[in-house]
Amino acid sequence: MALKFMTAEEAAELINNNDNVGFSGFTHAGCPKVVPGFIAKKAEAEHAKGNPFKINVFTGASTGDKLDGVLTRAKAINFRAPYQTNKSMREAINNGEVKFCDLHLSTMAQDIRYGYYGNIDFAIVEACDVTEDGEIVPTCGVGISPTVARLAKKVIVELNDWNPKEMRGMHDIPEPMDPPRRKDIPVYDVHDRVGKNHIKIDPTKIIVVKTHEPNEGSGFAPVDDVTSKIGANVAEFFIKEIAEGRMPKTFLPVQSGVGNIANAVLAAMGDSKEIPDFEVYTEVIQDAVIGLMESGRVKFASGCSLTVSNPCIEHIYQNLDFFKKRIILRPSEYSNNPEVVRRLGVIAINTAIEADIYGNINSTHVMGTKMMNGIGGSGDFTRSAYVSIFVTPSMAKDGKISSFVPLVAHQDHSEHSVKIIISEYGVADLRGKDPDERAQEIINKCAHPDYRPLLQEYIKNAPQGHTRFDMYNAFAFHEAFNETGDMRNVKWRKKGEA
Ligand code: 0RQ
Repeated sequence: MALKFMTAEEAAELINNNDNVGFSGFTHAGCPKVVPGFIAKKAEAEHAKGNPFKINVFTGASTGDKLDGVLTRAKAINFRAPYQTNKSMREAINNGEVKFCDLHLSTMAQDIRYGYYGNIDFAIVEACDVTEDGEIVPTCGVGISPTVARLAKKVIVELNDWNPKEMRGMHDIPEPMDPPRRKDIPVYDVHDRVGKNHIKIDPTKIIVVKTHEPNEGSGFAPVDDVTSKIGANVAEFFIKEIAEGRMPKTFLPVQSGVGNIANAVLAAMGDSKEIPDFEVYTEVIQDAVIGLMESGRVKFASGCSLTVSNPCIEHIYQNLDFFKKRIILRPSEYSNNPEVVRRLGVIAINTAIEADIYGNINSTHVMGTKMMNGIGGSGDFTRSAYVSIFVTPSMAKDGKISSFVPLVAHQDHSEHSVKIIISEYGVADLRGKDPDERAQEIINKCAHPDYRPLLQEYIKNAPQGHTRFDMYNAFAFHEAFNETGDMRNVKWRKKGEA
């Protein structure tokens, strides 16, 4: 059957106010880049006529500016899930313009299948190939594409020939059965394949829009003194774990989070000659993994996306034969699946915005209110990991903010799931420790020396219990920052004082 072709503008015209739209990709990688811009134009035209026009946007993770950015600035989004990293979107979420639902990324596709958000009207997916019998080959990010493409009434395929068709074979695309008859996910090894190399749907639903759009990969901040010390501390921790027999000598698959710090940690692990060559079972494969793959330090990587800079993706495309043997891209409910993470014994390394002295982690909300990005996949991995690690610089904003506080102002990961915290000062090992011991470990090993006496003062004044908790001062650091611009100006309040 011949496929139906349209221009991006014609395809965008099909989208209606209040539609549920599922998009491909995971981070900027693999997202549609042209049709969203025309949906934004349609929204602006409708708004100018006084008509309402907003859609509900479902994705695998964050997206590029050509999706979240343009749609937000056109005021074309009503609801957004499960993750974002876009400046305009962040502002719109924090000023209440966009309703944002922060979710564990592994649950997005199944929550859609379970019917939590209603029907999916359209899927808009980027592909490097599409066939007349309905095979869609994604580009460098998969996310929730298999689910939204299958469920949507219509599927707009952005056939983007900036990405080579020869990518076919890099993906592994299964979709699980749903409860109550769900079977195990037979990924017993990082490189096991359990699905097809494409998404297969009814071809009569497909509308193809041809494009030629480069990726939106901007690269990472260079490693600095603080991030390189964090990286070195992570590497030293692993060397000790192997030497003392708590980790197999062959090592374990690694997940590392998103952002500058995660990229620097991986680079440091690769540099350490005492850590064996390793495999990666993660969600975002960043630039550092690609370099380590070429030097032989990373043997194989399974992920949901190639979240790499443009020079890096171009390099991968020029050397596809090499990388196709070493990389699998899976849907997010497989790349981030807690069942698989626990089975493989994945080491989870994620970044915190702040941690409290008991090991609770805030990954998302600055000062407890402003959404930064979202929990992303950090919870999918942390809770089920062989060992869960959080890394953070000891301070933010030139020392005005301590990353270690009496109580996190928002909680994403509880003390029960967090085993190790690492800053540029050292490694806090929370395993087998009670709350008092954990507090001393975190303050003495990880907090910045400027803040250590203040944190000790908090503990001294907090009433004894299983966990010392002073409800009058638990947020005194945050209060000091909000009122004076520096947490070091903390003032302790006594019971009964305003
Ligand atoms: O602000 O950009 O204005 O300078 O937060 O911080 O230190 O550059 O670190 O880029 O690694 O991001 C937690 C946000 C860290 C990220 C977070 C400010 C700081 C800076 C960025 P500026 P850095 P990174 C896998 C797993 C949750 C999702 C996750 C994240 C900016 O790693 O979103 O783990 N994680 N996903 O100044 C105020 C504090 C602060 C602070 C840092 N305590 N208070 N601002 N900042 N600490 C990926 C996926 O799920 C796809």
